[in-house]
Amino acid sequence: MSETIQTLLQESRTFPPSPEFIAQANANDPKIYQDAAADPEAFWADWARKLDWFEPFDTICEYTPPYAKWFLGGKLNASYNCVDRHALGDRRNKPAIIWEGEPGDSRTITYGELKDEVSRLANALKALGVGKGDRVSVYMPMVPELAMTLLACARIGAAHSVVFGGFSADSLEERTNDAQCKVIVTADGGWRRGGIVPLKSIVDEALDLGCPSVTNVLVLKRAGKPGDLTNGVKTPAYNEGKWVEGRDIWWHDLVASQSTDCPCEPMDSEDLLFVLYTSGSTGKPKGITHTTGGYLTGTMATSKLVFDLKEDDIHFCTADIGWVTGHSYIVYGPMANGATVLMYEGAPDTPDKDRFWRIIEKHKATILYTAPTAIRAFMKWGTEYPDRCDLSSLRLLGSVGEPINPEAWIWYQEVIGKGKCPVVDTWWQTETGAIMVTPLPGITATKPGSATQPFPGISVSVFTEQGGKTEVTGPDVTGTPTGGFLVLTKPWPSMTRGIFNDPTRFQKTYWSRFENAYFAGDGIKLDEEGYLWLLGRVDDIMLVAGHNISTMEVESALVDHHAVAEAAVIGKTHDIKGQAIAAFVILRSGHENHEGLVDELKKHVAHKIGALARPDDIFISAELPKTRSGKIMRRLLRDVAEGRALGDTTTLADPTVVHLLRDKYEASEG
Ligand code: 6R9
Repeated sequence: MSETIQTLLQESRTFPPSPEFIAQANANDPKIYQDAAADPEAFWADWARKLDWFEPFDTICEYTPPYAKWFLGGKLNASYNCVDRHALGDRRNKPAIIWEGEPGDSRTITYGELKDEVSRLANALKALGVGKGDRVSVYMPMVPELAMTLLACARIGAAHSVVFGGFSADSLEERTNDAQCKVIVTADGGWRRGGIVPLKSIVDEALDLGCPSVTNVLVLKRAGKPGDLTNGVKTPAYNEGKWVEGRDIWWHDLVASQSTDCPCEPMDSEDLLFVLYTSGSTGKPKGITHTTGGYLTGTMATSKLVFDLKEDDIHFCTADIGWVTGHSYIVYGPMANGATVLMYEGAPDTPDKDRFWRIIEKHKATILYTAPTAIRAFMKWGTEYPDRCDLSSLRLLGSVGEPINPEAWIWYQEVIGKGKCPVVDTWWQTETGAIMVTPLPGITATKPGSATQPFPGISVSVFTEQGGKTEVTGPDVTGTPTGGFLVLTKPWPSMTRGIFNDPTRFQKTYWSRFENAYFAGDGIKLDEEGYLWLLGRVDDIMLVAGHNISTMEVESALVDHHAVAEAAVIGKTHDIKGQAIAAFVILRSGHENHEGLVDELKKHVAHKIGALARPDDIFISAELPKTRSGKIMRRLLRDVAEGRALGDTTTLADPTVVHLLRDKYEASEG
């Protein structure tokens, strides 16, 4: 990558934490960075000791790249740490999960109740022959029983493999076979936009394709029969699937009668806790593995310090538990801290576009953790929706999943946070297990669009194409700004222990570009004040007339224009420049495409960044192709712009979007 990258988008606004926030923050002494950097192993061991161990560990870390082991010799159980230890004394009456279904039904489950429910379910799984070392496939809607299933597996030493409920039968079949799961836990269906996602019938289809390792399917009744009422809302007709006697078992038939006594299996710190498949843009999905002690330590520490979690907080993470964000920041991290989590089943625009704000108002959420793709949708819909709700309970806002454009950051901070909530932009991956680059809300002065600095105990390196290496361990970096590849050279507790059953692919995908170092696949720059800026996947970075330009920076410049809600930028083959910039733009509601708008947008980008970044083409679109977790798939937009056949579209949330987009694009060219 060339040196031009850091001369592009400039952002000078900074937001230091308020004195009131600092005074109450879990982390408010900048010395935490120096102490952790001086002895990262001691820092992490201190956090690990905040967990309850059945047997203490004797060795903190053993690292032989690409594998690290943490807290060796120690024995513990994740379910014990997330449930049992909070179900003692008065805390047993504290809400663990506050849940809202899409039809508006809601439930509160205390830590005491959670312990009983998880224990019953764990005994039920045992009755189905699941034991220590087995894998369980989980294909569920966002209901409390989903969180319980993870914790029940952990309780008996079985690893869960959660497959997001929006994935197809093929995806479920592929993942279930790869992990050789014994049982699938599912539901008849889950609510989404007023309809039912027919989960059980998709499981049937997956099993018809062939999953020989699966002996039983445990089915939660959530959707019920067509015509049933949930909070006055009628279940619409849906494919209920077929019932296979002997194989399929209703949850209420098996679980309710189980004993609430189920001791937690003592697990080795390095025993497998779960497998979670990440799709990757090509090839078969990778089963990312995480083990018990290190993963719990990383998610517990980051939850406590990044979200400033307190006893009375109500933590609302809007991710689905089918993604790593839900694993780490709905279930394991907050619950290892004994926090109250708020879970929502359905879509953000059902029954209306104010649904998240209504939920926050009703349940008095104090922390909101969501994704830039959602924030940009809220911006597009307009401020009337948040403005009609009482959001005064909120005290901290988080972002994850993609680079957040400065304008979206500011909107989030002003419209949702009313200028009083710190915003934490957190960079991490399924593979890293826990947050890696983030502000600490009581210490860091934030800059809109920057994820700021590595979490204490983490060191992040910027490697340049020319061989330059800059290591960043905290806020005190001085020296020249640089830009290049995000690389991790030191181990951390929650790092993945590899791809399930595929060590060769693990080595090749992450550890082959740089020797003995993990390459995350993302571009990153370091500014003159020691702030890190994530630039998106390096495969997306453009090379225009010899200059590397990040798609993210051009997108941010476009979103900075008052008419633009969302933008996706790609490099398109160009005879002279090598690549020319093409942009796909979605307008905010209330704005129409008019004569001159495209030129105005091109000028706006040239003004914000420089003539170099001026897009050659801008195409106004209604939607963008996104993965099921909301990340824009620029690869497919490149296919559209180049007039090529569309590549693999199976990871898209809605494959029709890109086909429609291509037709319109070709018509406009035509
Ligand atoms: C947690 C999660 C990981 C990829 C990652 C990067 C992108 C995530 C980001 C971010 C910029 C952030 N990403 N958070 N980019 N700023 N705050 O999303 O995991 O689904 O595995 O995706 O997401 O490109 O490499 P995962």
